[in-house]
Amino acid sequence: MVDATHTIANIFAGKFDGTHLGLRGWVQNIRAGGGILFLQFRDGTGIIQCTLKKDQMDPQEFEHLRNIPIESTVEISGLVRKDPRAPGGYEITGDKVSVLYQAEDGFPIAKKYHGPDFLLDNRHLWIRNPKMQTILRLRTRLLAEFRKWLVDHEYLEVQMPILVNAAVEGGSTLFEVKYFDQKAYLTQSWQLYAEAMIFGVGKIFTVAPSFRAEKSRTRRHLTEYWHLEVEEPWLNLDGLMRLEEELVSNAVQRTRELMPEELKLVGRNPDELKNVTPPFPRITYGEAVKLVQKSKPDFRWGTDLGWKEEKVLTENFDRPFFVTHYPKEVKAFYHMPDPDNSEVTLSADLLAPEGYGEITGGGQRIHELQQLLARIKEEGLKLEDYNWYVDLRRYGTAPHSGFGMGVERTLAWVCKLEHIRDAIPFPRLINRIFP
Ligand code: NSS
Repeated sequence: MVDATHTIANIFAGKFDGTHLGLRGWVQNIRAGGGILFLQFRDGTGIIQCTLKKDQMDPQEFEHLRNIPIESTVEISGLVRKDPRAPGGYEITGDKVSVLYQAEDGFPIAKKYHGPDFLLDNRHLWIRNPKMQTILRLRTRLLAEFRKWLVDHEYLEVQMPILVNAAVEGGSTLFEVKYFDQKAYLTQSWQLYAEAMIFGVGKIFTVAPSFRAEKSRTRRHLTEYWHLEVEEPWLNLDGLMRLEEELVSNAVQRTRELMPEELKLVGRNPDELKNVTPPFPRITYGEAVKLVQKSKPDFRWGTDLGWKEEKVLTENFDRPFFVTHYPKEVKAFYHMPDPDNSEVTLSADLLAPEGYGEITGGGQRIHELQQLLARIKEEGLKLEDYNWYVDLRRYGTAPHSGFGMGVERTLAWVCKLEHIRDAIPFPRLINRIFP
């Protein structure tokens, strides 16, 4: 039986230098050179090279292995050796390989260029690719750091319903589902429920799936994405931005310090993340419009910033930055109008640099009954859908704010990915719900 502590990750951590051990896993690749086999071996914690010499093992076994299909399941045993030239700094000199489950020939993903559609069709196999595995490890780290920071700062983790009866972020991106003899929707955000919770338990967060029937086919839209959301009583817009910049910079710095090699492997130079530190610059929507107009003179005040406009804006900053005070027209009904200028709202989106754009959206909520009723009416929403939400302004209301962060968008920026689809194992896109 293989010892459970015998993993490639532990070998790379220096725990088994000079140890003879056994490992179970999969043949990532195999290459023969004279009397030597170079076996790229994967165990789920990493990939290591195992060299096998014909004259140091059963010659028949050696011949059999030479032709073993990749992705066969094997158990290897050998001696762990330090080798500074090897990725990870270690290699194994193998003396025995038992084939546990031989794979079929013709693994669909060959060592050649495959187009994105082919790789998406074969996603169930492509996720074994080293870059894909590393992105998932970085995703784990980022999420763990977000959670840790929030729990350490006494935020309660709370889950809210996914099946809901009304829109949070406007009707156009709702997915409708049949709920017995009623209509229901997949939620776009936990926000309305979160606002109900904070008057009972104080500040809270969640990490949950959100759904958007986005017609846009871009590098930053999924139809199902993971949403890290925070809601807090007694917090104003300024406090919200300070919370976001602390949370984001802490997670990015921890990831940079703990996983530099992984970042390099996925194509991100960790040094480029060094300046992700507070304070993040803040510009108003009005200032943003002026910056956009320098290259797009036709862009009009009152239009939402799309990815093209955000890309232009990101060229002015070397770290994430906030765009604040968006016009009422481009934000959902719950946003608090600015008391100094009721045309704009106390809202803030956080935009990542290098062309990535929006990674969070949020702001201060309307907490007064009459103001909320007026906005619901103005937006033409059905009051009966929001009665319970309006009740929160009748009983024990208080100023409060919150935001939502797209986990995949944030990860795509941190890992410098070309497309959001690689920030999640099985992406759901406008034209894809398989595999
Ligand atoms: O629509 S948001 O801007 N805001 C909300 O949903 C608020 N109700 C959140 C809150 O205050 N609790 O979405 C928040 C973030 C946005 O900044 C993106 O990073 C991400 O959610 N998002 C997406 N990620 C991937 N794909 C799609 N389609 C998507 N839509 C939003």
